[in-house]
Amino acid sequence: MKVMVPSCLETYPGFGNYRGLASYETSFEAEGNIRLEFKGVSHFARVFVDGEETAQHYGSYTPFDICVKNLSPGMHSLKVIVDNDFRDEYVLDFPNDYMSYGGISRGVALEYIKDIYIDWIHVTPLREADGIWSIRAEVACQNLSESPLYADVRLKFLDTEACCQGKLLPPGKSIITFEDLEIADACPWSMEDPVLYPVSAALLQNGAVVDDMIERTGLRLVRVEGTSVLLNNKPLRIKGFCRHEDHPQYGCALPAEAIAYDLQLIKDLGANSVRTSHYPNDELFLDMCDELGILVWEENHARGINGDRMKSPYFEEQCEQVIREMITAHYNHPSIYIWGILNECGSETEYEKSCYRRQYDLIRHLDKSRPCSSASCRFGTDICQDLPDVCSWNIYPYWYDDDTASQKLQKLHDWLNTDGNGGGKPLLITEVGAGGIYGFRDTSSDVWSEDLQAEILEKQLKEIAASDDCIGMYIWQFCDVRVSRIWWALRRPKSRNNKGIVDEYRRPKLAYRIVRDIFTSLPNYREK
Ligand code: ADA
Repeated sequence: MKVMVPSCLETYPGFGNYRGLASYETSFEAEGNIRLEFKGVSHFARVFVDGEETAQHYGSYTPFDICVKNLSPGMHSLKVIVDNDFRDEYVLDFPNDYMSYGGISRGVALEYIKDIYIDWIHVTPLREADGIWSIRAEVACQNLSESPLYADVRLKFLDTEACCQGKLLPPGKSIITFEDLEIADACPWSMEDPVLYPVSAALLQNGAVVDDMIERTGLRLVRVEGTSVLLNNKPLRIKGFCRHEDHPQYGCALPAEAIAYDLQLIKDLGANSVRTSHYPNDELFLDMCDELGILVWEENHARGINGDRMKSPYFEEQCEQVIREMITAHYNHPSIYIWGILNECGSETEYEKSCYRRQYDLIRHLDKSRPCSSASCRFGTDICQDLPDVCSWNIYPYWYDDDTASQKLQKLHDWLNTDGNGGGKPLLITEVGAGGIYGFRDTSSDVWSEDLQAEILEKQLKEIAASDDCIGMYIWQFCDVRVSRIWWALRRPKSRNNKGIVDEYRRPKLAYRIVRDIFTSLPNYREK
């Protein structure tokens, strides 16, 4: 079968519920050294160049790359065997409340490289005073040869240029750091004015450029102060949506136009943030959020993993890999204001707590410029609330819970400030919502009607917005999504999670107007 990539296996005729192996084959022209970057292959990939296996990678939602040296001039074959099955060793993938699609679901890039090349640039805005920004820039270089090589490493951001001359690059990876570079005449990135700048790096040998890279970033500061999260010193109010990468026609491989359409609707709804539940998203999405001034909670890949599964010998290693790949790839996106981990995973035993601690430590080691958090639902029994920078809770008043939203918030606040050990920090509602099946209108507002969904959303959002204890909310969820075939069948009519404000084809439900009225009436910032 001839297919386009990126795409999902489940969207090919006859493959709607396929689980297992698939082989993708193509050819390319090259000579010398190449680098292939796969932006996302679900769940497991084996890569073969000219019949030789060059890489294996597990993890659907983060990029990986391979380098192949000394290719002879001419055509070469590329084969990728993917596996979207559920296996014990794929600990992050199992039947779940979303569809785990398979295939080469994100883009693939081919680069011609020399023996040394630039792997990535990371820019960290440090501070701003009198209109002058200070940044730190790191440039990661790779030396593919077996001997040390010398190169000049140049960096340019607006009118600021820096150069590290005659740098010794041993075989493998080296990171060159430019501390405290001053950038004059730069505007901050904000939701209202999302200004972006290119930053470029070049590697030179004997005065000639052997590789370069152009990245894009924005200058803004994120910081937690007391019970607020500050963006450029202003306390944020989050009005957001949780969003799965899911579409009836494209699976999780949404083309740029479909992503852009989602973001237009999200803007129209008056939202200012998206939570990438429950995995890192395609860089196309993040690029658009950067451009539109939409804040992003980006999270690693883990939904509802219970304590037993967390004890799998693969669990920590696979979570750590996702975190590393996510932060390395997405570091420069100014829209990302927080990293999330382990949505509704086990958080009630000392062992489970040690997993959170290790993951937060890793995030803080990789990125000191953003806070981190985890969305919990284990009210009263979660013992991890002393660890995150922001306490984040998924609540479903009027739907799964008997409490009103105000009652639930009060209970959460009181518990966090006592036995919950999460007092004095920002409190964020990371999920709130109710189900409604598109087209089911009902004068008696029965369960699954759009009418009941709209009534519940109105109460939830108004009560949460009225609370001073909380910095905002994410609605679960933007659009209806497909769930795994055997997941909680009786509570997932149509095999969909029907809590979308639009259905899977992005048709607005009754709740759309209500959400828009409430979100547009709330400013982007809270009083200090
Ligand atoms: C949880 C979970 C979501 C979704 C939601 C629901 O809070 O984080 O992935 O399953 O509940 O619809 O019940």
